[in-house]
Amino acid sequence: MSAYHPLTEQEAIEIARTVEGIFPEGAALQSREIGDGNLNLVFHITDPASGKSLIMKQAVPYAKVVGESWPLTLDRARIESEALILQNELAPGLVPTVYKYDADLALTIMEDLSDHIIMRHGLIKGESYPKFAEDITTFMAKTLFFTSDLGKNQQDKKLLVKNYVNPDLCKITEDLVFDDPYTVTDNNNYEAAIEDAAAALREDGELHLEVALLRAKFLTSAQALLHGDLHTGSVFVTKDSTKVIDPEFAYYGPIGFDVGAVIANLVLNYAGQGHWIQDPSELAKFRGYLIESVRDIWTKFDLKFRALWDEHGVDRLFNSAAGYKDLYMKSLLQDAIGFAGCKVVRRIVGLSHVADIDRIPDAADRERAQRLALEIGTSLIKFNRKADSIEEAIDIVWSAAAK
Ligand code: SR1
Ligand code: MG
Repeated sequence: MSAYHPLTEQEAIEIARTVEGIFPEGAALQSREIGDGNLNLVFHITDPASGKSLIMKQAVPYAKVVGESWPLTLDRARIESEALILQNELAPGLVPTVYKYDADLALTIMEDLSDHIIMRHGLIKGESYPKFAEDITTFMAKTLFFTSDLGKNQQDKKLLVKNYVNPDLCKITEDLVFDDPYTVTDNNNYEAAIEDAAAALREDGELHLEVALLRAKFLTSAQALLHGDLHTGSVFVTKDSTKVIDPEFAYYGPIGFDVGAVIANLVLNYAGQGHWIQDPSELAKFRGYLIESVRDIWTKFDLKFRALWDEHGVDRLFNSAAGYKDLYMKSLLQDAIGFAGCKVVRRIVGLSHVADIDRIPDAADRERAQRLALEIGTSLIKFNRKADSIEEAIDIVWSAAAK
């Protein structure tokens, strides 16, 4: 047992040797800290001779992106490792295998996915992922259904709710997604060129009402165990494989928050593509693919979630009350649209942005992408409670882009 301290690359090697069944005895291991996310250290341990490798993710007791002035619980490492293990049981093969968890060091040792690429990076290059919609909807339908009151023994569910109470990480989302963009705060981070659009967010009463309603759902609606941060930087892909990583924001929350996160990040890429793909017909083709993915994500999720409910529903009244399922699914769609809008807006004016837009080198192109994202995001938020179908959300994206 070791006392908590951030590991050095050499210490990471020594710990990696203790994981059974990965490296040959006496292997000349190499270690590199590769963490480029907001919160954690990530060590990539390799044995060039055997080609074997693993990943060690260590939480630090503060938000790395801000510094020690923003303390953050190490318990997020427990939440992440337990969530990965549970998700692997519910949706096998769609998350990395956890080899070991060390509570003292807040350290999760897991499968290396270096043969995959972070989906956000692939999308920026204009790569499409034919299996993604199928896989991510299987992941969401299974993990969300089987942890909800629809698909899990309701007393056991309450124990899971307790296990995944995650106040520090939820507070990040409550502030960064559901508050900061609509007020003046040092947390916000946007370019002077869009000051007028940022000011408009602060003055829009209709928008504030919808964000308040969505914030209330995030705070109080313990529908299912969410991934909690399901953006395209939390997904590793190849053309035929999808692996969801990083569930340190997992907690019991509203199902639409995960579905909305996936949709939001496709929309953010859509807004940025006006720069990344310059040829008009290629741009139209790739944007068409992104829109088709948004459509597939809702329709496949809806189909799979309903099928799981039909086969495995545990609640007599929820299963039998005529019309309940349709109302439930409609409210998930509306939530997903509203949360998607909130997640688009926060990535333009809030603390933490996305490369799809921030890395556009040309200032005018970047501003165009930011304004388009804000137009789509705010429209989705305002529309959410009126939605009957995903097509209406898609129309919002098309018509904002056509302006
Ligand atoms: C301070 S953490 C900023 C963001 O990084 C994570 O990926 C979450 O999206 C969080 O909001
Ligand atoms: Mg993350």
